[in-house]
Amino acid sequence: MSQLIEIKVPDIGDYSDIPVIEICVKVGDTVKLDDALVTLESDKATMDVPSSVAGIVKEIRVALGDRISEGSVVALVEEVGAGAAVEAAKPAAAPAPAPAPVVTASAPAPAAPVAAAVAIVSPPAPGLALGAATHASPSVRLFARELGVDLSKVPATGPKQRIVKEDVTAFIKGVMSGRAAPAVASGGASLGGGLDLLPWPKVDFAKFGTVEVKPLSRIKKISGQNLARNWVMIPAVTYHEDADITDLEAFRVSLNKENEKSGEKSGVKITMLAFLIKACELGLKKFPEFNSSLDGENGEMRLVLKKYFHIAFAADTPNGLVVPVVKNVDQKSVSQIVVECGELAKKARDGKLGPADMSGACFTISSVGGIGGTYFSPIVNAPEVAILGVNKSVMKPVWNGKEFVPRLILPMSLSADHRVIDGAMATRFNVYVAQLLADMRRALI
Ligand code: CAO
Repeated sequence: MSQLIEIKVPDIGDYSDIPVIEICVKVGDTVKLDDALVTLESDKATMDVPSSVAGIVKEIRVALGDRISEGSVVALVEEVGAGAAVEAAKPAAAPAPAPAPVVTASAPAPAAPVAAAVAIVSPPAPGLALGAATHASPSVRLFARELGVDLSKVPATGPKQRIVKEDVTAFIKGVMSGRAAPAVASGGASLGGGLDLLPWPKVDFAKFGTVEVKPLSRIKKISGQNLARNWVMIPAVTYHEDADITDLEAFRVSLNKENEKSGEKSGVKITMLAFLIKACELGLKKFPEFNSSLDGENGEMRLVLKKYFHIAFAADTPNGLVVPVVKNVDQKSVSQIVVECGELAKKARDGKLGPADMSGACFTISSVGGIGGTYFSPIVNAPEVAILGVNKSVMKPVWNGKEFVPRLILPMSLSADHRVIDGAMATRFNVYVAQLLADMRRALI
């Protein structure tokens, strides 16, 4: 007879109140013994909570962002024999089994707290067979996929030859330092099969003067890994354009004055960022390749063209850079976008952005216009294919055919993945966005 088993967080040492960062299964999924049900992430490590039985997930008791500790129940799994589990998972399964009694069981301790982003990990143990059948939890598979690592090449150190996150991290370190064969990165740009990089220099800085060593923030650790992958794997080119925003800025200032005068408390302060988001949405519509992602393995890459318009913006916070996403910008007015950006930026500064706030982006805008600068090369935020950076607008003399006139010029820097977007298309996109910013009436045409 089948039984409902409560799967609890096992003994995880000194950790408590750890946030759930991933739910690896859904109700109705068939799981094997040791399959990860949820992933927790402390400031030092990530760890999977594995199922202690094989069966069918009947209930998930936690939500993303919940903070849980040893003994917290994460899910109810109906334990069934291996064959029966597969049968029961089919939609038209035999009549539902009688209600199963609930029994409790702690999952076995996870293989090991999996290495955090920059934790020091050992190199792969020598002698472990490469290319053995891969056994890894969904979260580890996702992690490997995001980094373009072929799991069949990663030596496993977990129980029952299970590949844990630490193995993937160690493998990448091995590749980067030349110790291990490179993974075939999906879409990766490698000449002759890999990056033949020198190991990271080891320097005793204290020999040269006083130093202070500080840990990187959690956000910096995670975003650093993403940035390094994107920098190495995406053949990106940056294209510059100047947008004449004299009239748009005058319009923005007059709107804000009107709002102030009317004393309407609900009046929002219109920002240049919201106009940029609108202009980019129209750019994505005119040049659909900008609203796409590469998908698949080397040689069999496909282009996924998106029919939705979610635009992310980089937000600077005391803990590092985060990238919240304004969803369905095509269905929102500039004022609505202003309000939403304000709410997301506040959440970002308060460290309260959830995974849903930061996922699903089609395109990113990185605005450092409030700070200064002239131009820069933003790093494409994979799996997106382009990102627009903007700096501070400044008055410049512009020749109008008869004389130099002062115009407010916004410097734009568009980085685009050359595998998808060639230089002509990138330049057309930039020119179009700049024309829109120069005269938003074009949006009506
Ligand atoms: N040119 C000139 N002035 C600009 C401008 C531009 N392109 N963009 C904004 N400003 C002005 C604003 O009008 C505002 O002026 P007032 O205070 O007089 O109204 C001031 O600069 C501050 O604006 P802001 O940057 O706080 O607000 P925003 O809506 O433009 O941007 C946000 C919001 C979240 C994008 C921004 O606060 C931020 O975090 N920017 C940094 C993003 C970043 O770090 N990118 C780099 C990523 S790659 O490492």
